[in-house]
Amino acid sequence: MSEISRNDPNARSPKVAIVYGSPSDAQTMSKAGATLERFGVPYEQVSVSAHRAPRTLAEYVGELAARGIAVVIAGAGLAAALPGSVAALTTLPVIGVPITGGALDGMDSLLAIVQMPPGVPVATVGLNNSTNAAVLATQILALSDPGLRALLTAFKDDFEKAAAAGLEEALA
Ligand code: RP5
Repeated sequence: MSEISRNDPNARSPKVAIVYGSPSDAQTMSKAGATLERFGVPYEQVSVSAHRAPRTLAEYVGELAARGIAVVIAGAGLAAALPGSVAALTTLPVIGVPITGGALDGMDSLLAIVQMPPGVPVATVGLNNSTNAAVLATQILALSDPGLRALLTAFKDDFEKAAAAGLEEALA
């Protein structure tokens, strides 16, 4: 698996795999890692191309569930085959992040990721919105983790407080 450089920023066993098609996607996908860190969710991140290294991808994805990964976040641009390819190779939930760039500036990526055939879903978030991918991954993990659920409740409460404060300011 030499094409994969696995970067595990956590000491604990990763629960989420963040996968992207090229090192050029790393900055966009870094918001996913930052958000998972905010919730204390251990993760790993790898760059592997569905088009350029399909056998490497299949080998990596085939081992994810056995290694304890519960959710995959997959981001790619252009003809973004990666999230769908991952979904084809695993029964783990896959969250896709379409990435802007190229002649069509992300429309190609968005449609490639969202338009999966019945039976092979990719839960697609907005263009470049790897933050939402990480929040959704955390919500999936929280189904069986009351501590994470409490953190998510506090996270949403912060939105409510900020919105209420803004309203009070506007009415003052
Ligand atoms: C996609 O093509 C990658 O996900 C990236 O978004 C885009 C450009 O890749 P590079 O040419 O920078 O490797 O496969």
